[in-house]
Amino acid sequence: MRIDVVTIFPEYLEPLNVSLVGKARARGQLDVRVHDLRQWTHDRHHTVDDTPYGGGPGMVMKPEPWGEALDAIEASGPQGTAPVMVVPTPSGRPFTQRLAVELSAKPWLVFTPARYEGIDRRVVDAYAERWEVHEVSIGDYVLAGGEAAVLVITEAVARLLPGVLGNAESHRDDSFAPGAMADLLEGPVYTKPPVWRDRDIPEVLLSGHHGKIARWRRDQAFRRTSALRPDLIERCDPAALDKHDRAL
Ligand code: 6GU
Repeated sequence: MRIDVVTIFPEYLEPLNVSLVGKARARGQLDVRVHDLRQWTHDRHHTVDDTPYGGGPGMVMKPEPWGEALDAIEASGPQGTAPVMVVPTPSGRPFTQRLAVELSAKPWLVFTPARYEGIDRRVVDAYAERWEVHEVSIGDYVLAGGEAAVLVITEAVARLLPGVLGNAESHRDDSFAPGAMADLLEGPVYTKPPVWRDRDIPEVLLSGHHGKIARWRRDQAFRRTSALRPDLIERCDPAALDKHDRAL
């Protein structure tokens, strides 16, 4: 997969050199290219923003540098192929594991994180006529810019690429993995030592009884989800909740 990021803070994307994403890049599984938006400005001050039409506080990102950047990136790719554009914005649709899976199947993503009050609307409107475009929010809070969201979305997508995670089974029962554990949150996990600060391990995990262990894990997941994310239980298919869960 190729990922291009256009930003006025290229250094904000340095964490993409580290850990899982950094290793995927080093192995050639992921081609990440970070671009400084100001390279597509032409005035002495490399201006990327201006005052909003209609008044109001803050500044809006000018369309021309974005248009030149996106055209140049498109032209740098294979003839006749368009990237999928991902626009991080608090007014986007919620980023979910489902969208991460969908994006992980695309060969080429371009992220356009904005600062200030956002990008002139005509940029998204123009590219949406030619490209697949997703405006995405990572949660119900407001960040100073979209760069942190690019880090979040890139990590969620990269770990789904073939060969990036050591063990392909490691994302099978992720919290929110479509179909896994009927969309419950994952319960607690334990490792050695068997006693730590007077706390021992739930006995069932030492029983060697795989059926009982699976049942216990599912109960724990159900209890945790009921306590922390009742909204996930409410939107659950009732057939996916067995009699046992309803008794808990
Ligand atoms: Cl994607 N961008 C900004 N600026 N704030 C956010 C966000 C994105 N998602 C949640 N808050």
